[in-house]
Amino acid sequence: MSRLGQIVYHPLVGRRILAPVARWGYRRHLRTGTTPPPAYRAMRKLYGCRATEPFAALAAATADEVPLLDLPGDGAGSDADAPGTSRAGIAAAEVDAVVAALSADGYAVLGHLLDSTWCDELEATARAATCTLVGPARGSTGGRARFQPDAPEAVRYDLDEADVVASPAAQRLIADPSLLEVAQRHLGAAPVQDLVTMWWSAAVEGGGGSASAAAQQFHFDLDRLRFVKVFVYLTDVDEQTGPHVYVRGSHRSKPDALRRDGRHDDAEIAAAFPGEERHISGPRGTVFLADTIGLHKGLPVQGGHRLVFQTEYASSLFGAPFTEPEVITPTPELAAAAEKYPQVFRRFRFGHPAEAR
Ligand SMILES: O=C(O)CCC(=O)C(=O)O
Repeated sequence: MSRLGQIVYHPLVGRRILAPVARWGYRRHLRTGTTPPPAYRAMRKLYGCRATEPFAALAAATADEVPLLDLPGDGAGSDADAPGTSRAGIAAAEVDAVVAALSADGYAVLGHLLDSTWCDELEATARAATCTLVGPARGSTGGRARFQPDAPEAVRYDLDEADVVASPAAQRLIADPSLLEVAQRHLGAAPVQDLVTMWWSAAVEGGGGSASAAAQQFHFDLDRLRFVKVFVYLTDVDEQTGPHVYVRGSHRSKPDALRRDGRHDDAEIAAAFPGEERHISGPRGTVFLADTIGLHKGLPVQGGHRLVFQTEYASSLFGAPFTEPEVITPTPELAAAAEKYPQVFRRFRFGHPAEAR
C-alpha cells in the first residue's frame, strides 16, 4: 500500500487529512477518468466525520461535471416547452411525484408495473446466465453456477454485468428518458450510468442467518458521491421472499453512529428511526427508485426466491472502480441515447457483432 494509502487507512485520521485527499483525488478523476484508491477511501471515511460540510461540498462539486441533459419534458432542458414535446418512458406519467417522494422519503414506488414482456426477457436472461455465488452457500462462495430454483446453493447469485447489458430489455431500461429525468432532477446533476446488475436471492438450507455480503444487514451505499438506484422485481415479492427494506428519511441525515461505513444492526436502526422502516413488496414488474445513501437492506428470503434487476445513475464516476461493459448489439433506444448523451453512457464500449467475432 502507498504511503498515502497507509495514512488514509489509519483509524485515527480525520477530516483535515481526508478532505484534501478526497478533493485531490476528485481533481485527478476529472483529468484522468480514474480515482486513486486512497482518494476513494478518503471519500468514504469523510462521510463518517462529524463535520458534514467537506463531504457535502465535494458532492455538490460534481453537479458541474457534465452539462445538464436536454430531456423532453424536463424544465431544465430547452426542449421542454417545444410544441409536441412530451415525456416518454416507464415513469413518464409520474415524474414529478417520483422526484418529490425521492426527496421527501428517499424512495418511490412507481404506480404501474413494468410490461410483462420486458420482465420475461430479463428473467430468461437470468435463467440462462452463469452467476457468481455470494454469501452463505452450501457450495463455495465465489463459485459459479446457474441458478437452480429448486436447489439453490447460495443466498445470492450475481449475474455478470456483460450478460445483463446484452438484454434488450435491460438496455431499454437504462436508456429510459423518464428515468434519466428523475435521476437528473434528484441528483441536481446530469446522470451518469454507473452500474447495471441483476441477482437472484434464495433461502438456503443451512445457509445461516442474514448475510452481510448479500446486503441483508442494514447499510448505506457510498461507491459514489450522489446516486440513485432503480430496482425492478422480476418475481412476486412478499414478506417471505425478501422485500427490500428502506429506512424512510435516512437519506437526509443520520445520527453520527449510523454514518459509520459498515453494517448496522436492526436495534440501532429501530432506536434511531422509530417506525420508519418500509418493506417494499409487490408483484413481478414492481419498479421502485431509492437513494441508497439512506439505510437499507434486503430481508433474507424465507422460502422461494427473488429476482431483481437494478440500474444506477450517479453524478460522477469518481469513487469505486467501475466496469466498462461491451454492448455488442445496442437496441435503437440505447444507440440513440448514447449518441445524444455520450457522457451518460461513457463507460459502455459499443461494438458490432462482426468485430466481436
Ligand atoms: O437485496 C436488496 O433488496 C438490497 C440491495 C442493496 O443493498 C443494494 O442494492 O444496495
